[in-house]
Amino acid sequence: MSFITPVIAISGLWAATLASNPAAYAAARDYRFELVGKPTVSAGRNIVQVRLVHVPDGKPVPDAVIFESKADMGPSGMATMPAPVKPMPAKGGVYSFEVAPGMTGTWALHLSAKVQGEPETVTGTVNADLVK
Ligand SMILES: [Cu+2]
Repeated sequence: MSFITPVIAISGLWAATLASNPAAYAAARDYRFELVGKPTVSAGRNIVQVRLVHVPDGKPVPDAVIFESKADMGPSGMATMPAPVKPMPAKGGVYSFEVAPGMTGTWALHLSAKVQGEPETVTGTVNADLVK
């Protein structure tokens, strides 16, 4: 039986490391972008609202810096069709984007963000039904 002892010792050490230092396993995958309501449309401009949530406690993240936002029609089988995206001011943990789609249908909004205290870049995609 002694041959399994090293495995137990290593896994025990690993568990102790995680328990004593939560940051060791906090990661970009702890965050999720969620669509807020239905996009609003006015003169071909769609406003898409997105919330960034810290998944382990379900809390919104109000102070993220979203440094990249791109839209494509991947969910409708047209991944190479882009649309202009303009970030709008964030408010109360809700991040807004103005999208001008060339076609009505389901679009993907791809976001990259920096979150305070999180060294990894947080990325995510929300799908939204947009109207030309
Ligand atoms: Cu299209």
